[in-house]
Amino acid sequence: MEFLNAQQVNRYREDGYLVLEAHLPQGIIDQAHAEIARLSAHAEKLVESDELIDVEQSHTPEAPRIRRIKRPDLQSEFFNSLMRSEHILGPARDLLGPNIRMHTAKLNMKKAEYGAPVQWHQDFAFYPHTNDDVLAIGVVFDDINMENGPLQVFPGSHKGPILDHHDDGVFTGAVDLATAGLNIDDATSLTGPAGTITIHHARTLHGSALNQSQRDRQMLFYEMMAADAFPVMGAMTRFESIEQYDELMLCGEPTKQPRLAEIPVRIPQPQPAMAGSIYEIQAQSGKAGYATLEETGQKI
Ligand SMILES: O=C(O)CCC(=O)C(=O)O
Repeated sequence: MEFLNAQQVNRYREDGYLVLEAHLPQGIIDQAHAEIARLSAHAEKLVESDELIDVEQSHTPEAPRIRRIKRPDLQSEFFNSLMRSEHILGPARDLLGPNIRMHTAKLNMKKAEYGAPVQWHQDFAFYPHTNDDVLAIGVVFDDINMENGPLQVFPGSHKGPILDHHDDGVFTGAVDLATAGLNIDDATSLTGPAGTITIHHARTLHGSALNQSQRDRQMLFYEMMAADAFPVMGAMTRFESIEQYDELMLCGEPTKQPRLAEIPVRIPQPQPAMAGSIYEIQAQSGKAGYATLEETGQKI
């Protein structure tokens, strides 16, 4: 073990998530805020989401409302180096082993007063792999408490089935808790000060509510997997050749031998009419979930 102790590793294996409070130094948090401000300026030119930024439904160029900064690792040297730093890869290696490939990254903005919910889902439903040594590390840049939309998880759900993320046979990326026999009161909220990191297993059922508080909740997710977990279908990873795929290695050695585990898989097909970001995909679901801004009847 490089970074985590045996108790933390066991807790992750049992519960499917882990929180490392105040894990990052203040200097990194300050730099992250400066980078977010720099990348956000692009939204002033947008009337709709593009390949760099996903905007809220209520966005206008005059009053920009960013929902997500896409692929911050590609847009920012700083976020790229943070992903490759020991702050992130130290704990990741303790959970996934020495050989790790990156999958994707995204910075969910969840801004004060209107930041969109992310409906209940399991990442593995979006991108099944040949084994489930697949996880997401959430990096928290603002203090998170119950008011500003903490990530919520169902402990132990990573050991269960891949739940139904379809509506009328079409993949819409959201789970109905009641149908799955679950009660939101049994979910755990991952709160903590800026600089905290969360780690959740790709099969852990999770989501987060609308942010109606006066405080932003900006959180970056680095998603990665053991090098021998190969995508089955629906992965965000696009590659033309094995050489290009191997360029995604974050540490250790690549392999050409997928490890096949006996795990539940559901294929995220057919994709919905609009197969963009998770927000766009889930907007096509008719399932009950967290209230949206429109549903709360709030001023938009
Ligand atoms: O931002 C959040 O709270 C949840 C993020 C998430 O699960 C996702 O973007 O897939």
